[in-house]
Amino acid sequence: MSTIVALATGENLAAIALIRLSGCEAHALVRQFFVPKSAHAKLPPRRALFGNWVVAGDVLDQVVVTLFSAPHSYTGEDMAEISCHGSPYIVQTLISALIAAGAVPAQPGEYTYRAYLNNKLDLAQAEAVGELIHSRSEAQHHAALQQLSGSLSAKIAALRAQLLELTALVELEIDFSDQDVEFVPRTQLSELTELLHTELAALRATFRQGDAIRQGLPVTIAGAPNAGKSTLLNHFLQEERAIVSDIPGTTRDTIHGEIQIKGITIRFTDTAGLRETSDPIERLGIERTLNCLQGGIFSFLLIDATTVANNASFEEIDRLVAHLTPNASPLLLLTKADLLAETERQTLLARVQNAYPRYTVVLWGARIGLGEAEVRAWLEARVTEYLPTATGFVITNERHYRALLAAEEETRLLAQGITQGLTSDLLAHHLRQIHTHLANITGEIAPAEVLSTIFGKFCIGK
Ligand SMILES: Nc1nc2c(ncn2[C@@H]2O[C@H](COP(=O)(O)OP(=O)(O)O)[C@@H](O)[C@H]2O)c(=O)[nH]1
Ligand SMILES: [Mg+2]
Repeated sequence: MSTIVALATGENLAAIALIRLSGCEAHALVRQFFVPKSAHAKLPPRRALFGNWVVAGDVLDQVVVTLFSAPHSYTGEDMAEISCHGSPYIVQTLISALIAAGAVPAQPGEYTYRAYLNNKLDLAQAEAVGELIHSRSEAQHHAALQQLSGSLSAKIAALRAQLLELTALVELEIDFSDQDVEFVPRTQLSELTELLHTELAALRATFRQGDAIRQGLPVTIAGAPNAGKSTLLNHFLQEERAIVSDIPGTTRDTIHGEIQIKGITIRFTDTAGLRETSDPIERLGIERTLNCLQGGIFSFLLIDATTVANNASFEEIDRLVAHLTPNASPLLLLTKADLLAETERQTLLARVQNAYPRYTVVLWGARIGLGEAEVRAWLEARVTEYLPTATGFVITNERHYRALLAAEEETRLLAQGITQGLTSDLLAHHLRQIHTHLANITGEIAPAEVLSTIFGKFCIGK
């Protein structure tokens, strides 16, 4: 296998850059360029060695080199890490010299791919490396680290042990099938299958939380033009992300922003105001608003309190609520309530709450921080609904989710087959399918295209 080289520390200008080599020529390549300060003739592994990096007789930089010998490295191959100064010129010259001497530029994720090939990590752990690098919230970080430590792999191993027990019993029957005996009582097979099905379903069901952890909870901010949507977004982001103006129809496209609540990312989408319009661009924006509102569960519905305070009925709110899907969970915000007198706004709140008893209604006044605590409390409640229990283990990866779902479905078919009295060789077919789906997760069985999609998403140098 070729010896690969890449910058591990990314393209941003920094004090130090780290360049990694992996492959059987890694150490020999370093020896071609590296002149240690103190004469270590043999360059001992796992020691940081200071010295000059010399290209074509000229000192390029002062560097620190660490060698790792197979199999005691990240990839399981011979590796070298070269820390040089972060100048793009130094980095480029250093890497070009290594390539001219025979190294090959690494593909995205190739180091981790090699670690997987050398059994340093299983596939679920390799994916966890990618998720760890991309983690943006405390919960996401926690889930990735847990997966990297092998807890998912251990779960899958436990499920496979259960499966093996079941398979052994069924195979026993196949071996003696010509004798037309039922070695294993069908009730025992059914019980074991039921147990496996329950465990698979429980693990698969954690994906709802896992997905929330990975993607964050999306919250659509919707309402009529001028209701104060962009002001609310900016308020929570504490920056002027969206343009605020009293000209209706200012926000024509969706605008995104994130905050963290209890370690979970809340992804706000500020949208174009909902109204009848003949402007084709604005209409496209409104279509996006509706897609956003109907594609998710959580929303803030904003109603300008000053325009509805004196209304006998709330057609405007009815119109907004009519856009929601049946499983929607909206928070109704009566905005600009700071412009109303205290008694006036309390009366309005009571009337709206009375008219929409299923929803939480809050008075909002961006200028004076009115409603801030209630809105945060509402978000926290949604996060708590979605957060795993303290000890809970969650599936965060869609690929794992699909594999578990497929295994669960096969287990259901198996249970059905047992009740219907299918012969053991037909039952064995379902068992093999379940085995394949589970083995896919940890990568014992993984088609090349699955591997290339997974590692293709990694950054170069990882
Ligand atoms: N007094 C008061 N004015 C607000 C509040 N929220 C927004 N506004 C004003 O209402 C106008 C429209 O706000 P904007 O956020 O652009 O509304 P959008 O069209 O829904 O995005 C601007 O002049 C804001 O300053 C609020 O809570 N209180
Ligand atoms: Mg706006």
